[in-house]
Amino acid sequence: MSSQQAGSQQPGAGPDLDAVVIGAGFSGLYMLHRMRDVLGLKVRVYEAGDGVGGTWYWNRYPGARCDCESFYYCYSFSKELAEEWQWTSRYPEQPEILSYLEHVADRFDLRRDIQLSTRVAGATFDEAGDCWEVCTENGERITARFLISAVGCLSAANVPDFKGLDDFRGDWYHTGLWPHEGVDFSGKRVGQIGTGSTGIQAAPVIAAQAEHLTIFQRTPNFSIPARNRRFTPEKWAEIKADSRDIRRRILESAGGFPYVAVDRSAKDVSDEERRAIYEQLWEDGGFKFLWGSFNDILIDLEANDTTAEFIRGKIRETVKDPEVADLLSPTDHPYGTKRPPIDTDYYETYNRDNVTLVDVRKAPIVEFTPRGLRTESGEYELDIIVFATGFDAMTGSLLKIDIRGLGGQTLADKWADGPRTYLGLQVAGFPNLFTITGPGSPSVLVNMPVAIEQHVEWICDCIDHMRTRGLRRIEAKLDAEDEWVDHVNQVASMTLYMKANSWYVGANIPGKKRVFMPYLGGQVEYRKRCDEVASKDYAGFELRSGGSRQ
Ligand code: N01
Repeated sequence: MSSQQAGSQQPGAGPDLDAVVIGAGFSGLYMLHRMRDVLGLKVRVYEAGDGVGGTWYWNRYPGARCDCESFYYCYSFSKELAEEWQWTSRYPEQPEILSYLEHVADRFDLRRDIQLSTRVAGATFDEAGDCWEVCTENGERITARFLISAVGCLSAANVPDFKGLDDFRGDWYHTGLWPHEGVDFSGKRVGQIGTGSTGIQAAPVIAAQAEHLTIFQRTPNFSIPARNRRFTPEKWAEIKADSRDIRRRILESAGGFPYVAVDRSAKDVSDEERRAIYEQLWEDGGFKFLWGSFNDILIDLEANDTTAEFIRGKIRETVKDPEVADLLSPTDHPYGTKRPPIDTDYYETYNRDNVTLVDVRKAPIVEFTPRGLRTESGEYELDIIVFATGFDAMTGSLLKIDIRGLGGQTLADKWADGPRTYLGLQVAGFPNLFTITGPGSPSVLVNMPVAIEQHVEWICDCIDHMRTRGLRRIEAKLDAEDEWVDHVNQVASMTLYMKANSWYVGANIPGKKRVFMPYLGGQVEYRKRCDEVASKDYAGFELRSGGSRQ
């Protein structure tokens, strides 16, 4: 039976599938494995790309690599998988992470239940059948008891609506939709818009190849050196020997990183001591700079200023032209309140003769022209323009799908004033829809595979609970959702995060409601709350069996 026929459900018959999963990245792959191979459910994954890998399938821009370290930016659910896979370096490059996810798809025989090149267009909840009717852009229709969003938090590319873009005679690319065959920058005049994590990774690599690179910066960012290096056999053996302890530290840390939390204030040490701590962390490189220095960086502006000033000092030391150094030094947001970029030779790149920094805060981009682009201060002739302009984060990918819950309410309407969820897992009015790393969960503030595994396992346990009790419907209660949203906002308001115009609050998308989207309580506290909810018969959710409540 074709899926198109399968969608035309006979009255009284059950849905075609137990679950439809949208997306075959880190979340979707594990969800498929867990649902199909552990619970024995009938599942289909729809993936818009021509291959698996999600973020790591799409983001092929020059210099793309993970900002988390390889040995903990990976799955932990399979001991065998962990034992057989060997990472080559501290921060894996995009092709290596993609190979890892392809290996996972093959190793667990996942591909037979993944339909590639298929974008889900819409999903409507069938109230009588307690199931979702899902339709794809190819016109397929299928029904499933559960709809699982594994669309990722940073997948909807943000291409700003620049006037005249169609007139530009050169080539332009968004970093999150990078051509598979790569882009040859040799002998080209390249423009790059955006200096977030992506632009900061891409610029040094593009500059090394292009004739000239012009970087259009609206807001400078604080970047920390990655200190990437290849693993020696000895280093890898050391990591393997320590793996149990690494896992323990990950599960005990708020961010899901194997760093030991520090319990000291930046204000309780002398200037010399503080500087020595920052210097050591700068040498070590990576995210530890944020988590491993002081416990009040993200809650106390005075403490944060000490970090921000240290980094500005490093920028001044590195960048030879004082005016350029000044332009690269952030003063508009506290350090860490935007996702901190991790780089290789970013600031050094501005010492190259073939690199120019342009301040588009002072003189904004007015329009694209056939020969390049024009800012308020003049025209720049360019052969290639790279959009490192980020994503409609956390909600963009889900809202591209026409999702309709009870009474035909659309998710776009429900979230018009910002996303509302219970635990980031479910939305009141949208039964049997689960959102892996949805807004309102720690998600992007945590080492992603850790957040994903926790969500997948919680959702699967919940579905198993329902199955063994003959329950067909689960829906977040509105009051539980309201309380959770209040809690998420309250925790955010206790920090400095709201002081930044970041994608965490949707500030990068014109017209997007300003709401702090991820949950800042940390994954330890969050996991505890989710487990408590489950142990109290899924408190805050309403569970039903064929129309009658549990
Ligand atoms: O996107 P961003 P990203 N005119 O939104 C600028 C993850 N990630 O792709 O700051 C001019 O951070 C914008 O300026 P402003 C990571 O979580 C991970 O870099 O809005 N400029 C900003 O400079 C990261 O945080 C990894 O003023 C415009 C830039 O474009 C997230 O993805 C690697 C503009 C966008 O920065 C997103 O990072 C890369 C306009 N109209 C990314 N619109 C790793 O794990 C936007 N900008 C390694």
